Amino acid sequence: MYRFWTVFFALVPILGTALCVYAFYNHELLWFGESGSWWLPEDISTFGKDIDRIFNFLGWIVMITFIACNILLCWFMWKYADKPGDTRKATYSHGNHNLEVFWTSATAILLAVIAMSQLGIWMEIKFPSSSVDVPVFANVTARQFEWRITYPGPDGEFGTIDDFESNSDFVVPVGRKIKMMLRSQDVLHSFFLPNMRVKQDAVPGLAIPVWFEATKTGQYDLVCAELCGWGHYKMKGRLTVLSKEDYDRWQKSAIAESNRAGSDEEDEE
Ligand SMILES: [Cu+2]
Repeated sequence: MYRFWTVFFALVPILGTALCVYAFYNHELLWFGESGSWWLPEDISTFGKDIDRIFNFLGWIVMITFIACNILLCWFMWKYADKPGDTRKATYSHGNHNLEVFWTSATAILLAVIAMSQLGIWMEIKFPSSSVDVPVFANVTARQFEWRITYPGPDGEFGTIDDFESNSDFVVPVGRKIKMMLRSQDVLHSFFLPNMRVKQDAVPGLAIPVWFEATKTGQYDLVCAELCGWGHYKMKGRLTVLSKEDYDRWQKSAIAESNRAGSDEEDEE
């Protein structure tokens, strides 16, 4: 009976480990980043696989560490349980120098490996110097609590008469490298396209280049991933990925629409 509490408290790490293994095994994370993962939304980005590979790699490290800690925990609970008739006294220790050295350097090495393994893809996606060499497709400006998206229009230049805007609905063509400049008008926001594996802070005073390429048409989420004020929850926009033909059609109608809105305003004045 004296093992009762050992077994009782060991249930927590045992169940935790079982759940962890189930989550990994059952959702194909064992296969390093094929689609069908339970944890991640559908990947429609050209660099999505690389991002997911890092995510899964980190998941593996966490899982192995978690399980190892739980096994140790259970073992200690078993080994040091109070036995009937046991007269041993508790002893106090200041730790073990060798062990300290071991797990400090093991963690350091692990962190270095993680840092190195993501350098390549980080450089490809985030470095302004390696940003894609295409004209800016749109200016995206965050503000409390919406996304203002300005397109340069057919002439490809901003600040001209054919510019047009859309509000919280970012429309892009599929299969084309999209480069945008991200700004904020007021506070910190975070531009987040989960399906595109893109997340970038919008910082007041900075224009930050962001690029991505969609591999599939459809409608996806555009959300703000930075608590930016009371209305943060409604800063939910949309990413609409269209085929090339549909995009051209949409662009024509959006320009016509904004011309109409413009002339209405003039009429009112
Ligand atoms: Cu926001």
